[in-house]
Amino acid sequence: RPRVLSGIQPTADSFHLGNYLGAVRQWVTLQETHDAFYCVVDLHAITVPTEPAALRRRSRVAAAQLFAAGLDPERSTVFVQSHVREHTELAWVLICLTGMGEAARMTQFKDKSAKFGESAASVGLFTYPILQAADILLYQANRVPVGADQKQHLELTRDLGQRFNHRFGDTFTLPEPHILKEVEKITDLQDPTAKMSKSSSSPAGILDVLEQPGPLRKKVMRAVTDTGSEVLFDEENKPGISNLLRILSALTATPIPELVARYEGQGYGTFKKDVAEAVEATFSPIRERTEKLLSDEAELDRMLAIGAERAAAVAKETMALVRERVGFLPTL
Ligand code: AQP
Repeated sequence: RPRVLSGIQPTADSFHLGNYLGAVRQWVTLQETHDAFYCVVDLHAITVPTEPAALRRRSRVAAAQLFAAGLDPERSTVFVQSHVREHTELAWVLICLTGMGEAARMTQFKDKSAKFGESAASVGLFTYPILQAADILLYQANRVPVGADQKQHLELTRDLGQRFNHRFGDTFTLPEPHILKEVEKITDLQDPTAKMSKSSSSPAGILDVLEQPGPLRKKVMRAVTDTGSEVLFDEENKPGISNLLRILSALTATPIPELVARYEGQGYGTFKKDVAEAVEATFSPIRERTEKLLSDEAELDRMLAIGAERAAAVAKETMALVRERVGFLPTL
């Protein structure tokens, strides 16, 4: 079976619709056909200032949400990144293979550091994509299901893997991104040209998986649209309506042209109500299962320990090869 790996940051108290449609839903599908590894990337989360109690809580919430969304611990290896020490070890080796200019081209660093001012941003935030390359290469992943914002990081991963292979001998599998065009960028409900984001969307622009039905409905009903009244897919002139069409299409498995025909002459109100219902219908069972999983922390931690053990077995094998290839002396 080909191998798949992906990760999600525990940087908020819930995932949002963009994370779900752009990434997590694919993870669930891919576990049927792939040897699947999915991690809660807490090492990535600390690249920006993070409060320890919040990190602990969010890491458990993230893991619970992944199981609640449909990841089966029998079929998928679900683990917490910091439990497998090889991630940081391989990251160091790859950092030493990365050019300063190459790292400086990463647009996510530019976007995220803009918030602090570039000189106040941590070196960790700068090297974030290299740690991500280590996450992927460590597992010899063939495919990486992500949203469009991760395309550039995936290219860097391939470049670094290739560079290592060229310099030290064939070691790493070069991964392909797995990006679904239809849901690669779910946008902010209040700013429909910007990506919906855990850290940069305002609460009104973001639909959290763990949110209660009432607030969810309100946010959809208040989503920014345009002065027209026709439900049409037109990214340029109707980015808000186009985003809602993409969401409804993905959640109900209905092609966009069919939705456009269905809402012809009906105005935005009915359409938005149906979007809100589809979101609620998807999120409610996930929210309920997440709450149940979180009510037994010991069991959740046990599930994550099993995941870490399975992940570490693969990671150790790759790292042994890397150490030998790089020229580190064996430990006796
Ligand atoms: N709006 C989005 N549309 C489609 N996919 C998205 N993803 C994120 N936002 C959207 C995908 O979700 C996965 C996990 O994301 P992450 O936790 O690594 O963080 P991110 O990409 O940086 O997303 P956020 O929400 O903006 O989080 P913060 O604010 O913590 O950085 C990834 O596969 C991503 O592509």
